[in-house]
Amino acid sequence: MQLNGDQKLEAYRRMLRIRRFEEEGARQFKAGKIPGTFHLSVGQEAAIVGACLALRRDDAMTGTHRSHGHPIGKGARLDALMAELMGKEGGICKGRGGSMHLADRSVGIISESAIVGGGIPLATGCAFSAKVRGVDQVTLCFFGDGAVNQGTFHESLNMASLWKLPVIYLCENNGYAISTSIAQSHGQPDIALRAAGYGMPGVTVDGQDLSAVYEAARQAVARARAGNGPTLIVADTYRFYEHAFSLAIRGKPYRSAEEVERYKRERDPIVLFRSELLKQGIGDNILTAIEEDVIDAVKRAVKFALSSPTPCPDTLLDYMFSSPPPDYYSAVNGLERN
Ligand SMILES: Cc1ncc(C[n+]2csc(CCOP(=O)(O)OP(=O)(O)O)c2C)c(N)n1
Repeated sequence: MQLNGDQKLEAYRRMLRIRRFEEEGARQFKAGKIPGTFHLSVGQEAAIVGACLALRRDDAMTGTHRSHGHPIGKGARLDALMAELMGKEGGICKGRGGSMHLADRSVGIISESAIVGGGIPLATGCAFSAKVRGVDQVTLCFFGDGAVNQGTFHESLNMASLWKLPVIYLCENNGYAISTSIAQSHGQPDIALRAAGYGMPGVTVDGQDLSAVYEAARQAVARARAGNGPTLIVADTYRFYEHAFSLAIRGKPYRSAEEVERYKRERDPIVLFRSELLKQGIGDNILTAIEEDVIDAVKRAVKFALSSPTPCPDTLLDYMFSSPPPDYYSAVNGLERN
């Protein structure tokens, strides 16, 4: 089943929002406004948005350290996200999460995680909770090819299959875990084949092709919602930039400049989708208006984030527990709370 016209324009808008948000984020990071480190999803937008478009707003998601694209793909507001990256009070986690630990409940993101493979058991638990609660909510779990070799992947997929949990495991396979290629680290480099070991369907799709990812995710969501259990989707994609800012990789390059340039030139998911839309008769003026609108939204997000206050040190221990024990503040470092 194809995306309709409105969904296609929304897909284009969300992919652009991810790209422009991250490019601006990179500028703010270099200007010292964003602390920590910063992982870009540029190049991987179709894999993210194609999967997210198959979900309902009340469906849940978990993500990774490459974290900004996932909430944006699900429709998150940019201003609170940018404020979160800057550690500001107006952020989605009031500045406590930062780039790698975004949790945007407004769009169902229960957690992104700096721990490679860390989101996989969380998504599995979330899907288990939906089953126990008797609701038809589906959970989408993003992770990278590096996470596939973590124990959590095997334990989670086995349990989800056994208990027919409504979860979709979506591997953003960009071919590298920092500087380690799949060929150097995977006994079975065809990741989708691993699904057979757990008795669930496993499919590989071109992650630079938004429609292909959407269709695979749509089928997996329908299967999960009908109570038929999990699916493993492997979206073959590519990151256009380095693993992260502020992480120098010394020694011999692990991928050639020619390889990177070829992907940027021939396999840019936004360029590919734009020309597909033009071929389908969508006017250039409509796409240009979306592009301008996205640039404005990112500018407004930066303005909001820069003007948002930094959290008061007095509130450092707030939000650690939903119901803090009575002696919580005095027990931790002897701090008193008014
Ligand atoms: C458990 C754990 N081991 C190692 C690391 C260090 N580390 C951070 S990102 C990363 C590579 C992850 O690769 P992949 O899962 O393919 O995701 P990608 O960065 O390609 O999106 C590693 C090894 C970590 N954060 N957590």
